[in-house]
Amino acid sequence: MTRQILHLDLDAFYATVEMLLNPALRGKPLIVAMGDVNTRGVVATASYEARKFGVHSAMGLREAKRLCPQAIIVPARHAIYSEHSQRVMNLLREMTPLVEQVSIDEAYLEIEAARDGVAAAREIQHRIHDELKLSCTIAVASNKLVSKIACNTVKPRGLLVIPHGDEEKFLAPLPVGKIPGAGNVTRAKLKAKWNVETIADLARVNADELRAQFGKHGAYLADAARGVDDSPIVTDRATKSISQENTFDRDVRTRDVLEKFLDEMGAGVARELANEELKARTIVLKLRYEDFTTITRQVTLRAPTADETIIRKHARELLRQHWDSQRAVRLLGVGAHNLVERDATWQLELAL
Ligand code: DCP
Ligand code: MG
Repeated sequence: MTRQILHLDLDAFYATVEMLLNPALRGKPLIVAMGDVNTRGVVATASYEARKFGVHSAMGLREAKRLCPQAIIVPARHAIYSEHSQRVMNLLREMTPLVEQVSIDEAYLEIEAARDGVAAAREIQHRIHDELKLSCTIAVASNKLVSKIACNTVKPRGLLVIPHGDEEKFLAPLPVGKIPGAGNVTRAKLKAKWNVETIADLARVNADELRAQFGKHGAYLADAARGVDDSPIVTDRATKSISQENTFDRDVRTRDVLEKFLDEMGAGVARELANEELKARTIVLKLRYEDFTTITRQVTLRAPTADETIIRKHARELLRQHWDSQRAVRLLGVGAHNLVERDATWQLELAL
């Protein structure tokens, strides 16, 4: 049976929220900066007006200012963006329970066969515009891969439908880098070995040869080139994670200070787990160094936990193993991933 998968991505999300809160910014080249708004910051996102000048996410602010000196620069306000993100996700869940949130501003939805997927996409766009004053782009296709690639081709405020049967034809002319997972290394190999530039070029390469070259990833690429993807929608309950993080006013070099913050955040995560009646199988440490390089390191536990002491212990252990103490830390975070229902695990443990 043909599925109806929607991929939705909000347009210039942080910038649009800033414009919503301050209408004087509307229609202007706007840059939302992460970190410092002056020297060492980077562009989190830019309004489409600023993108015309070549400004884009992850660019250094210095470069962005050079390209677009008239841009207004505001500091990122993450808590506010999460709040708006949650409103969007809640609206989506009113449309269908089959919602998979993939980032702060991006989600897949599946619309059951009995309903009209395209009409649902239109309704979502209207509701997001009218009720939440945000704008989004949506693509409708028979699978996640094609809907995701399609969505990026019609931003902003786009709606694109790829009927089942047209997947391969739609993908054919696009550069192979549009396939998620076809990064620099893969692309260079594809180019060197088979002179692959477009997805059509990739589709002409024998699937067995791709598998021989790239293993499992090769099999994925062969399918992707033909617009084939069976991956299911994974709803939020399964992927949910709980985390806390802290950006320091001044970069931190002292273990004691980091451990104090870790303990506090670990306790916070434990509290949230308890509130939501969840336990975590995986504890994650996130570290961002002064130069913005960010690492996450995790440990998976034998038994799921919501215990503050256990979470703190593992967070400290991860810090001990992975922090390069020569480097100052600007952000520290603790996360609980791989969550399970507390009661379900009790039942499981009792049954064992
Ligand atoms: N973001 C970030 N740093 C990045 C990329 C994104 O902080 N390197 C943040 C800012 C974005 C938000 O995540 O507003 C969503 O990311 P998108 O890639 O969807 O970018 P936008 O929504 O800003 O623009 P669009 O989706 O219209 O291209
Ligand atoms: Mg977006």
